[in-house]
Amino acid sequence: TRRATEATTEATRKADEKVENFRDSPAKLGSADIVPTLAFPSISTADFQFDLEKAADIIVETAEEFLPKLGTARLVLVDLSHGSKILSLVKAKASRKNLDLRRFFTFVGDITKLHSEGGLHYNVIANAANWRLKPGGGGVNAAIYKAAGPDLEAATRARANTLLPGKAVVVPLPSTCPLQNAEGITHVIHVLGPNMNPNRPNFLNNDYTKGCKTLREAYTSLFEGFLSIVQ
Ligand code: AR6
Repeated sequence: TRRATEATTEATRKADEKVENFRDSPAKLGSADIVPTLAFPSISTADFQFDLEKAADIIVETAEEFLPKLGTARLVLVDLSHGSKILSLVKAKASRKNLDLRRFFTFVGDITKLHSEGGLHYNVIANAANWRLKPGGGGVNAAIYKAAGPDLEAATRARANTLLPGKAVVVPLPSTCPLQNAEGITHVIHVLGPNMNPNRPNFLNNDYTKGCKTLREAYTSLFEGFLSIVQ
């Protein structure tokens, strides 16, 4: 019976999560299909090994700062799985701060397929980039370049060749880009976060004073970039 109860609990949890994603979807938000929406991954917390608690604080605090400037536009933190720790941390911190959860929320799915597979209306995505702004390398960077095709590399090159930690660059997508056709994405904003992985460039050697400052700058640059598109 215990196993049966556990299975039921697990099934209920999964159903709840589905409902949760659905609640965030535009189908229930009426006019949300015209609301500018930025979907962004948690910068630096996977390959770059940045502390999740510290990152969650920075995400929530920067979102809190930008929400009043963004009008009706929405900020959506995305990760691949329902078990994502960064999504849970951010969700908990955001509700404790009483942020407007219709304009700042979390969503589970592949950031390149949130409309086609998740029913989310969005038009701008952020990329956790590398300093050379190159395709590949795994993580969300590889997924975005793959889904966008060669158009993204060319469009990126027209704007920048490299990126410093803490900075972001806004890249408009050509109308021929598959990401624009299939998902309605008009811009990619590349962001370079602080790196805590000894095997990657600009390793910060556990210096979280510098790391937190740089991650805060990264989200500030990202949200300013999104603001420049919305305005
Ligand atoms: N959709 C949504 N979220 C994703 C996806 C996806 N398709 N793929 C990964 N994530 P990471 P970083 C989440 O490692 O730590 C690259 O190689 C993932 O679960 O992509 O900033 C670059 O070239 C995590 O929550 O970025 C850089 O060299 C978040 O995206 C380096 O990794 C960020 O994970 C950047 O490392």
